[in-house]
Amino acid sequence: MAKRCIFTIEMAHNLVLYHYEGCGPCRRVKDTLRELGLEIEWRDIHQSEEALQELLTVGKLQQVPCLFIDGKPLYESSDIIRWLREHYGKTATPALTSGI
Ligand SMILES: N[C@@H](CCC(=O)N[C@@H](CS)C(=O)NCC(=O)O)C(=O)O
Repeated sequence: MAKRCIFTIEMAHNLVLYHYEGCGPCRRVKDTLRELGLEIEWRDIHQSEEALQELLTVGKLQQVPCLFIDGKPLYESSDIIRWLREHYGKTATPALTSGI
């Protein structure tokens, strides 16, 4: 009997995306998250004053998208997408996946 192997993504990082609706670069990042099957927290800075203050306090810039990686801000959609693909894409290190 063939052995079945199912893989799930284990999040090796605490990821939070700061964004707002209608922001094109944010959409690109969100599309990448969906493509990679990553369910992370999104915080809308237009819907939440608290989220905006977090972004300004930690990131220093009022610009979205911004991905907090273990509490550290990463700006620029292309840099965020590159980072996500490197760490959670198909060619990412097998240490990020585990069989169940
Ligand atoms: N080059 C940046 C552009 C980011 C950008 O222009 N973000 C806009 C929203 S789409 C922004 O944060 N503007 C400041 C604001 O709306 O307060 C990227 O690709 O991430």
